[in-house]
Amino acid sequence: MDEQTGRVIQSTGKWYIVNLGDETIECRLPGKFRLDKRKVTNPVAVGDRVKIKVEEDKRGTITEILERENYIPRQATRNRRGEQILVSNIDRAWAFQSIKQPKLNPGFIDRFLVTCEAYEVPAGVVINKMDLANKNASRYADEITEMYQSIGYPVAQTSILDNTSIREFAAALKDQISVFIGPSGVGKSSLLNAIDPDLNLKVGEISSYSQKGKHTTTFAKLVPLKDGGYIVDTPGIREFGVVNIEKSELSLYFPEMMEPRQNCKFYNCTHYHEPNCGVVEAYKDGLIAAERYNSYLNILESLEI
Ligand SMILES: Nc1nc2c(ncn2[C@@H]2O[C@H](COP(=O)(O)OP(=O)(O)O)[C@@H](O)[C@H]2O)c(=O)[nH]1
Ligand SMILES: [Mg+2]
Ligand SMILES: [Zn+2]
Repeated sequence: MDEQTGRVIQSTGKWYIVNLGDETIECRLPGKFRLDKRKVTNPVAVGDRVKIKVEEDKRGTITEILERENYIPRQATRNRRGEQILVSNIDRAWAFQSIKQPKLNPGFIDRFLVTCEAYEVPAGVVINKMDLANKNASRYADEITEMYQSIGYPVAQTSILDNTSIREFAAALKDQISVFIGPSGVGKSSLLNAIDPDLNLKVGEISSYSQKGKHTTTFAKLVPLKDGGYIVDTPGIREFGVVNIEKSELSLYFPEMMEPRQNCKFYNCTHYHEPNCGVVEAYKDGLIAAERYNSYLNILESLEI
């Protein structure tokens, strides 16, 4: 009995590539898993921790799928039954922005953070191209940094050009499964190359990371980093920015509203027009940042029910 535990880093449809630490092995999935009445439509996802049995042909058979910490759905829908898993067991998803070229978009960050909270994926924020920031932009970046840090999100201000905080950021990725989500041109590929030159990613190109509106059947992949850990590479990842939840649920995904909402008069308060609202009070008292409360209202308005 040669049973081992590893992580699925890629799926070809037929085979699952499992990393066992010092080697990778092609594994098959017995039919019983496919028949399993699981909520999700793909029984094994990239990112899953699995037990495998090594066979005589040096390939493996998956015998058990360990419980998932979290996952990113292929599409964030209200109907969570039958949801497909894009990738599981994410240690941190980073909202990737640049201070300029393209301009920083706080609305994107807040939407992204809400989706991460809804799916229990730890999140963080990267502000790249800090070398382009003048005094005002630099102060603005500091304010944003302070604001997100104060509600529990790590923030990195980076520059590939003058090497700002690259080492520190690399340390944050070490031994973690990380996802970068952000628009094209903010420097995602450049930063990854700075951390691990062997990745040799193309810069200034629309990559599989950020291809808009194009549905491909390519499977998700975990790309190993030289100092340990993985970066998730998948075309479908952009859709993670789409959040589809109920209005009365939204404030659950703003960590700074957690406590104040306990003081609301109505249990289904949307913290907008209702009297005796703990969240509005906290906002008026300066305990919730105006930018965040504005984002809350914008997202609230965009939700259907
Ligand atoms: N000034 C400046 N330019 C950067 C920085 N990082 C990336 N770039 C440039 O931004 C452009 C887009 O970079 P890329 O890594 O392809 O962005 P991606 O689309 O997010 O992967 C390229 O021309 C890079 O040289 C940075 O820190 N500072
Ligand atoms: Mg790129
Ligand atoms: Zn309220």
